[in-house]
Amino acid sequence: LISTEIEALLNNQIKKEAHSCSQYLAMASWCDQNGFDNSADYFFTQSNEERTHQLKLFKYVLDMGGQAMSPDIENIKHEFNSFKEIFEQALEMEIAITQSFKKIFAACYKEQDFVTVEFLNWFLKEQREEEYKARRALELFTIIGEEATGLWEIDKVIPTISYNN
Ligand code: OFO
Repeated sequence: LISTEIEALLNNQIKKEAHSCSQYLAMASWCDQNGFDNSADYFFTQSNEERTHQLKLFKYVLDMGGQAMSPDIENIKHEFNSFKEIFEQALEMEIAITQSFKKIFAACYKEQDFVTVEFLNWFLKEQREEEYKARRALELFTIIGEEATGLWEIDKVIPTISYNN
């Protein structure tokens, strides 16, 4: 069983994962419309991953006797000033998600909910990967450069970013 406080925090996280899922979809749309087809595929994959995160949390709340809430999704950004801005926002989003998980962990430790801690550990590792990928994508803008065919090169390399630790 989970407490009502943990249930509320997890439902809030479900909402955030659903937001990330939709936001990545909007990023995929922008990339596709602007000719960055490989990055569009990358964001479709990211979006699918966020959906699985949402469902993982959703099912956990139900398994633990709680009420999982299907969230309304607001504040999706559809317009971006540049290709690079998308990755800056992706990194910001992932850092905010990590922070949000830290708050849930703090609440779990306070009430000694080690069952939820054990469940949530998977997400911390996932966040390490997600932050790494977003940071790596931004590094490509510096290493490859945006001049001449730079953006085209960056778009080619984005889907090859992987994290093995
Ligand atoms: Fe990328 O955020 Fe989910 O967990």
